[in-house]
Amino acid sequence: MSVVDTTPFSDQKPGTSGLRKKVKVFQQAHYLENFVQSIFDSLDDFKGKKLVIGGDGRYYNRTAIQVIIKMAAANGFGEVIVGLGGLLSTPAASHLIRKYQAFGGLILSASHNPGGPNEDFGIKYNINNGGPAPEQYTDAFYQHSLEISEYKIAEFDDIDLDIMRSQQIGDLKITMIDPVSDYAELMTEIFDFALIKTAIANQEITLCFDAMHAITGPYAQRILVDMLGAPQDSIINAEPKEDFGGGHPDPNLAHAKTLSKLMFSEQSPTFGAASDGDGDRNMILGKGIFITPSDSLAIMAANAQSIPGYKQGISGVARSMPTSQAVDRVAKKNNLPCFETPTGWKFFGNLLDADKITLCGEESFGSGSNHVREKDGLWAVLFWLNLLAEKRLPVSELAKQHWQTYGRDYYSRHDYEAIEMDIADAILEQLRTLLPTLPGQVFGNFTVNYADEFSYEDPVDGSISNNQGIRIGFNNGSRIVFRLSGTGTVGATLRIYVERFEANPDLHDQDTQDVLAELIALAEQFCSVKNKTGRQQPTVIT
Ligand code: VG1
Ligand code: CO
Repeated sequence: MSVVDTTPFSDQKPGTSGLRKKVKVFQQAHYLENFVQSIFDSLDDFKGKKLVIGGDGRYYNRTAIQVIIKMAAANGFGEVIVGLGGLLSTPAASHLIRKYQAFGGLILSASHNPGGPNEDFGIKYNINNGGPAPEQYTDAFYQHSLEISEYKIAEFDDIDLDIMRSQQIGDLKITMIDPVSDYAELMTEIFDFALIKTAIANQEITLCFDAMHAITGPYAQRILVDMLGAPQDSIINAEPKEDFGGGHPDPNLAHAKTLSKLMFSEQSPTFGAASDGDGDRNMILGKGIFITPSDSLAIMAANAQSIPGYKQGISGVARSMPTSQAVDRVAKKNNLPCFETPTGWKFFGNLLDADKITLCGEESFGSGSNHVREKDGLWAVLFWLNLLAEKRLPVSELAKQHWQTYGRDYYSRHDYEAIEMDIADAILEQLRTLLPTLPGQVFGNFTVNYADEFSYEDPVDGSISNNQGIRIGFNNGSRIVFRLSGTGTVGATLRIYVERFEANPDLHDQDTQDVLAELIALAEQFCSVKNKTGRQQPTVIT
């Protein structure tokens, strides 16, 4: 074993979901090692225990895994459980940590960010409940990273990541594990596979799943094709690639273009879905319809009892603050507790552990349940397949009926990516100055009800998270939310979230951007992003 002298890097502060940087940054001497050692130095009592390791297969995944195995050995872990080929989807890693009672896990991914030598890499630590390390941990990682002076690494040959075997090197057991099997088995415990299989066999359900050349390819192959009998050509872009085929593995209408085009064409199957780089996000589509992630969560919550895994009912629901209020309406009508958390899955962990909630989700194409402690893309796809097979309705009809019962929350997010840091800071400053003046003011059809900066007190451990986004709420329930992304790697990304509620079913068939136009104009009036950056339009609209 060697103890290597090192000096701190000043930029190893984890964001919304782990540390994400350009690959070139991670390739600097000692950069990865410093961060991994800072994580280990922040943790207690892991000697002899298990660590789960895997990633989304992007460029640098294999290199990083070799380093981590050697550092796990030198730091005294007893066993590492590594996905074959270095692969594990984020939800599968979460499941393995729980199932094998590991001390924690390291997940290598920058999720929906592009991959390749000039793109992004990321690393994230998950705790023993299988969920992303809460802020107390990530703050400690960062503090250690600022003070680090040495790291420990064992010296042995690289492990062959492509052979299924267990081996012992010194005090460390290295177990390679099939990335899909345990996860697939868990899915069979939640969903009615026989029912879905029949619906696919008799073509009541036809589908297209876009794996976006990312991690879910092998999972979709095993679960959708091998187990559920979907035709081979119903999964596209199924081969994981180190650069995701040059695309953004981000499942939305802008980035999953082939799928989106197909679903709005004559040849559309009845159901379409896509997943992201690390398999935790999902996009749901029907013939000629896109289901917003906020609506998807609400529809799942309203129909959970149709799914075997949730037939006893759900204990409560949660959504991240910028997610639309659609799920709140379901909770209210059904007398369920509903929680509003800051952006990022790490805030759901305590609520799930305490059984205060069963389902949760985010507007950013993420939904999940108490089956793991991460959002879960394929789980959401299977949830929808099970629901469609059970209800025997087209996606569009299911959505329409839902809106008839609960009303429709028109919703959109406008992202301005890679804007200069000081411009982003100036935008937030302008908003903060404006906030106290807004309540009571009337803007066209909208009267401001409240304007604040979101703070969250965790109802389980009492921890407080401040500065989690700026909210402007109107008397008619509409909202505009502003926040800066915590996952980008270039400059700053401003996200503007806009929603408007419509109770009248005669008005449920309008174009979202049209319905929101007045609010979108107001958002610009408040934050001046176009004015300050000189841009004509957002980088991405979802
Ligand atoms: C984004 C999303 C957030 C999500 C996070 C991680 O964060 O908005 O809802 O939890 O990505 O998802 P931000 O800070 O950029 O808005 V993933 O699939 O990238 O791990
Ligand atoms: Co992801």
